[in-house]
Amino acid sequence: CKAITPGIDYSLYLVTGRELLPEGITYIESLKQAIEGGVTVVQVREKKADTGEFLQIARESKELCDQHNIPLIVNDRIDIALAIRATGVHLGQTDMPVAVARSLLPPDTIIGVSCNTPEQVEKAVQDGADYVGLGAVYGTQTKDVSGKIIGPRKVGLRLEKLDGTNVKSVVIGGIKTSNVLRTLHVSVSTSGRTVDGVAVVSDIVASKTPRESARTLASLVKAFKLASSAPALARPFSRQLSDSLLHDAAALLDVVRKHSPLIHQITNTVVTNQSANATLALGASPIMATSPYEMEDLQKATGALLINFGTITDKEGMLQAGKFANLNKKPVVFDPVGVGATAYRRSTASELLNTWQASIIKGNAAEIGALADSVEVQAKGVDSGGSFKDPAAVIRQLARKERCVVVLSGVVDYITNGEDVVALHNGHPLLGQITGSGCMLGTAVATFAAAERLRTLESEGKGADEEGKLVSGDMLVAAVGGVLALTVASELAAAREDVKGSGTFLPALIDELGKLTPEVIASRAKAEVFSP
Ligand code: 3NM
Ligand code: MG
Repeated sequence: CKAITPGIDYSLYLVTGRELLPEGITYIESLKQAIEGGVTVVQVREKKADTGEFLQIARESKELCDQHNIPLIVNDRIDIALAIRATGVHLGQTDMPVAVARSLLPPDTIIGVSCNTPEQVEKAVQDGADYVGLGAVYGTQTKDVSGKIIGPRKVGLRLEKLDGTNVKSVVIGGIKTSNVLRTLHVSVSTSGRTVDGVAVVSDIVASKTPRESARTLASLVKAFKLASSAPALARPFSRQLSDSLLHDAAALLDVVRKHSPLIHQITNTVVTNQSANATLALGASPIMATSPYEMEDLQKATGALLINFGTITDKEGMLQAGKFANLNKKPVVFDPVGVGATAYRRSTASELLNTWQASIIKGNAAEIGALADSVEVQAKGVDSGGSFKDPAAVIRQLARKERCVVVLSGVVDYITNGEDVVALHNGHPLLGQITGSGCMLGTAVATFAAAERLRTLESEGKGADEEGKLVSGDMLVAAVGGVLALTVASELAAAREDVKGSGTFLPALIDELGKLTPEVIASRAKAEVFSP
């Protein structure tokens, strides 16, 4: 019979690594600073030390942790855990089995298990583990994790195995202040279960200022937990939908014109000029930079980022841009042009989505089908075409999988946050007869996403950006606004007497984007809302 274990706060789980310490700081000094910075649990991990040395280090660590009331966990070694009366042990897949460890240790000892696959999580639960370490989420220099990198988007599949249990979880492997919020955001099971904390070695231990590193990490984890436990997020994706949705979405056009946000677009060579002109017509400022070396600076100044990988010539720029957009809490719109068409496009989309978090993914049926792994729609080059029997179900599933808003463009455009689905019936067949109308749709959505973030900061104060969310604002509203702007403008352009075909339609469309008002958008919008 297992005693009730004292509750451990797994928020910031430090795993030690003496070999990573920078010059001029001792192991104990670094550990002390880390604890002062906000580490909530410590694991002593010694892969090279002899028993005597390990025992000595563990003892000193235990003394320090006791002074600060921080639980101490020993990696691998049951004997050392017993000797120092550690709070717990952490076991790898090739270490002592959980049942044997349990039989040797005092009844209230915490046992954690490193798990790489969903099956290993399942087994750890059956064996009676108290918590699991899920990794490696990213590549890391700290441990050989070759062939074992999960990627942040697959953590949720492991968390599912904890449903219905009280087993806790931490993610590990390459987690740093720069990716922790994104990692937490995406690490969620279909039932909405998130991780209990992050485990970190090098970001704290290799730091010359471990106190500050721990403080930053701890505050990000805390902010995330606060934001995701807020009542509005009880159903993580849901928004009360009402008539005000269309009004709110259309009203963003005024915000665009008031602030003229910089819309950074890495897009394909076919449409660069046209997308830039559409951005200007809406009232925002386009910047079409592609060099990876300026992304850090650029993402501080932008309103939103659009990544359209139509010609995938700037992959490094796309990777860097998205990473820094996440870091600066700017919306990221991803337009995976023709993603199903080639293996290279599929693997690149996966690499991009593993590196940064998209706020909105926009694609046609073939593209969305490919990302959703749907067999229903086979990609046929980059042209749109094909349709789903149940589009709402496909995009809902993709939105939950990728933890973002999904826009499915077509004769009817469908938009979802993973719960509610909005179907928009605006648009004109001429949109299908010019090149780059889908790309302009992405541009419009990115422009409205920038406006939605600015609107939120205006109404809630700049502090909204400090919260544990990746992006301030409701990206569902932004996507609805962007789609309506382009499709309503297309109707107005097509109705003009001077428009005789696709050649005259394109400049007319740019003109109509420029003349658009929120009132016109709201009055012409033909929308349906399906809530589950
Ligand atoms: N375990 P850093 S990855 C100790 O995948 C450890 O189980 C891993 O170090 C696993 O925070 C890892 O420096 C190293 O990347 C994590
Ligand atoms: Mg081990």
